Amino acid sequence: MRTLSFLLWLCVAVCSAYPLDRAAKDEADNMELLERYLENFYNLKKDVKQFVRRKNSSPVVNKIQEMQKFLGLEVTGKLDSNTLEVIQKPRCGVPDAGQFSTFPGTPKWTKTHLTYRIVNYTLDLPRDVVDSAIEKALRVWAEVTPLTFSRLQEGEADIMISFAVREHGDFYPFDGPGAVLAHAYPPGPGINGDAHFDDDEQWTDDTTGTNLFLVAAHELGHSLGLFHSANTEALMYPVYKSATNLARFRLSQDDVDGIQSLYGPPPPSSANPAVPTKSAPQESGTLDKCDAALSFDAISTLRGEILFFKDRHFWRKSLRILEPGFYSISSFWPSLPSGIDAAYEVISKDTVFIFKGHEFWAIRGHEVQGGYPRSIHTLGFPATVRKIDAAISDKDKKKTYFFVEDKYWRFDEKRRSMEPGFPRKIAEDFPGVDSKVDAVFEAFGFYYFFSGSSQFEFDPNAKKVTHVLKSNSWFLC
Ligand SMILES: *[C@@H]1O[C@H](CO)[C@@H](O)[C@H](O)[C@H]1NC(C)=O
Ligand SMILES: [Ca+2]
Ligand SMILES: [Zn+2]
Ligand SMILES: [Zn+2]
Repeated sequence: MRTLSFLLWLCVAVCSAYPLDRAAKDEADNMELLERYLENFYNLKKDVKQFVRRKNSSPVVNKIQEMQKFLGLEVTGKLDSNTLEVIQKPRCGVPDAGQFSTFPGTPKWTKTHLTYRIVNYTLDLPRDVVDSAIEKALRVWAEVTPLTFSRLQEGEADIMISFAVREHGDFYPFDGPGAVLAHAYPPGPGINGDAHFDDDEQWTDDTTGTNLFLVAAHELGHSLGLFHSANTEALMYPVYKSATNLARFRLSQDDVDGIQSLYGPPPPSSANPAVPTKSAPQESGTLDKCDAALSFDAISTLRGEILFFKDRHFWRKSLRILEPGFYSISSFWPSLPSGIDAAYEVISKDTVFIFKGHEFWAIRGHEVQGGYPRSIHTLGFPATVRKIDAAISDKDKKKTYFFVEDKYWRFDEKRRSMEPGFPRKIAEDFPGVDSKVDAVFEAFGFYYFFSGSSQFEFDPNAKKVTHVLKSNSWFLC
């Protein structure tokens, strides 16, 4: 009996003391996290820091309030659970204190053509994937400003981009996995304009790790002179949002206002380098873009925009403008036919290929290239293939997929030849996608397949359909 009660007592002591100790330890850890956060990002002075644990000391409460206000949290002045959740999230290493939207002193580039250089690479991703993430991130800003970017392979560029761990030659050593992901310097000479990425993060092309494009777009905002925004919708909000909606990424109006306050909008004539170097009249036409039954003949990207072809016309959608433009095909490319079957862009060649029946054309901007049309059989299709339904080119792998009825072929763009082992069944390799494909294009790592009035968002890495949408969802009807 004596033994049993002793055992019971022991159990009570051990079982209840353990959670108590852990709670106390958690609280101490949280306080330390708060201290570090306020010190790193809200300029909390070391001498004030010792008061953090005295919870009602006014400098600390003021700092907590400042942080809560900036991060769009309820301003309680206390380390409540919402606040704790936000400060535990990974974020940018540039502090939040300071002016809204631009750096103190409003530094900006005094030229509109800037150079960048990718000094070294992370091992997490293939080099060309890093290259295109950075390119895409720069394009986000180029589209809404007069700024243009070109890449240097060596020497000193305005924006030097590198991956590093821990101490890396500036006063802001990285901190291992998590917490600070990257930082960047405002415009100016030397280290200014440069962007550093913490290579202790798991950088990814999608959102399974830390998405390089999203973090780069944010850091390059700093490189161009934008400071943090307190607007939670903004790209320049300091906390990393593992965006589930990468496919529909766009700058918030707050980001656009910020960057345009420094550089102004893109010049009107060459508003962007896409199709219209000549301006074609926009047509009102008879097609209703918001018709629930709308289907497309073919869809392709072209220099960062999306072209949706239908009969004699196409809609042209830029990701930064809500309303798509509507044009006749012949007003841009007089020698192209109407009612095309398929179209795809090879970004590395700045060329869009257009297919109709057994012929195809190559266009660059508004120029149809010489030597076309050519026969699709020159690409390696057997004589039984009379037309292509849809096509898409993977810019990283340099492979083009041609969809024909319920099968697809794969073409190697580097070797310019059809790969062996094809055709294969669409249903096997693109599960969930309707086998009758009208059109397909790529955006932000997803393939968008169109079949009648339905659209399938397909993740090529996970090999599954992630969303089913209406065909005209890109038109925001
Ligand atoms: C990349 O370059 C930066 C800057 O020169 C350097 O600090 C860093 O250590 C380099 N990283 C690697 C992985 O070599
Ligand atoms: Ca880190
Ligand atoms: Zn930042
Ligand atoms: Zn650094």
